[in-house]
Amino acid sequence: MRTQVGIIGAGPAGLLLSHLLHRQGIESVVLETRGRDQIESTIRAGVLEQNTTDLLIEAGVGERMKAEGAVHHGFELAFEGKRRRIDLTALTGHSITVYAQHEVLKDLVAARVAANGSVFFNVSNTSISGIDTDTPSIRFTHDGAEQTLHCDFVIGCDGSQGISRASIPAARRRDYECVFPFGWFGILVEAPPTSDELIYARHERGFALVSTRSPTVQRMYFQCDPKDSTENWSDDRIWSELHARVDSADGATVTEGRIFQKNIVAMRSYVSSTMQHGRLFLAGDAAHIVPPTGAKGLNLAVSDIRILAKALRAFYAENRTDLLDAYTDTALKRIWRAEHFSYWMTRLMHRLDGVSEFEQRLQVAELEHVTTSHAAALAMAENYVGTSAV
Ligand code: RFL
Ligand code: PHB
Repeated sequence: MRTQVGIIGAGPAGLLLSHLLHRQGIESVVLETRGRDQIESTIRAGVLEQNTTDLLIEAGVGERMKAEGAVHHGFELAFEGKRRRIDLTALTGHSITVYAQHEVLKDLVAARVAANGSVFFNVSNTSISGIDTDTPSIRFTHDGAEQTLHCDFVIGCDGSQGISRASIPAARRRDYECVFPFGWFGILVEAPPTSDELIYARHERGFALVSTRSPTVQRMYFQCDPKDSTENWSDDRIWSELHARVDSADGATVTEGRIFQKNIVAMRSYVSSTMQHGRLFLAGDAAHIVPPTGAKGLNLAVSDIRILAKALRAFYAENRTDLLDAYTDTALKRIWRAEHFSYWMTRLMHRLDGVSEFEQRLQVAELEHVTTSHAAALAMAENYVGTSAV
């Protein structure tokens, strides 16, 4: 089998790249280990920057998002029993859209299917060879048969657990990493929204986040031990923890409902530098991870793909390699900005075990600052909506 661009992974990065390349007249094949049903039902991100929504709309896959996504003009910071609002639109002129990642994936898969695009689900044994040559290839197993996909480029969009990154020789790659000693306990709840906007709460018992998915389904998280088990948390225990962390002194309280999903995610920051070697390029979580506090992961994956699609177009349409050569440097500027913001917001909002009471008071002082100083609020808002990106 032969194509121009071989893409490993049908997450947001891989599917969006395949879709954008198709619009530019470039052929691609996407290889994915999981089934279509699985990728279309896994609950992950919820917050899309305007950069992301603009690109999806421009690429013709934003119709359902425009109709069903909820535009938010601000969010709330809860601390010391009070809630203060960060007015994103007044500060930056931009907003964010809450639209679930698996809904974005449904829209992208539908677009690939409508265009007769090649997406192989349920593949196994993926391996890459020849990235130092102009004729790289990907071997994989599909429906019990071993196959080889010959291509001009291999794009590793296979997330944090994928195989692509390890194909770059260790001597060429440097890993930068920070593992946080806490995780997020996430729940999905059948209930009306607690508030019109997201609430990020800092409390001595730990961080909590009240987000939403639709008028009838809510997404909430609270800081926990990453090694804890969902079985240790009865619904009553979850609600009492969320009330303790989020409810404010003026009586505003978290709206309860039937909990129908519980999961725990670990938190880490990670950057692979370089993001390319020969004819292999990494994009999205395959190249970098952020803790979810800043809601940047999916948005970063989309911004990598924007850069890569443009660079591949310059290669095929104008025989230029300069944009491909500059890919890592171009992408890393935005990635390091988002890494810093996500790390900063994580340290600002979470209970940091082992730090002194002095440092805990500094967290509160900083929250007072970002909610009262225009300059500090603006810096936070620009990072959150994504306009501080280079
Ligand atoms: P993905 O989505 O992990 O997709 C990678 C795909 O590759 C497949 N794969 C393979 N396929 C073939 N061969 C192999 N050897 C393969 N190995 C793996 C996998 O099955 C998978 O389908 O990576 P991608 O495309 O880079 O997208 C990244 C985003 O998914 C991720 O950054 C976000 O979900 C992060 N994130 C958030 N990002 C935001 O922008 N806004 C948010 O509000 C937000 N909230 C979150 C989040 C992530 C969370 N978790 C679960 C870590 C909230 C949470 C709780
Ligand atoms: C979500 O709705 O899943 C969500 C929202 C904001 C974040 C992270 C996750 O910072």
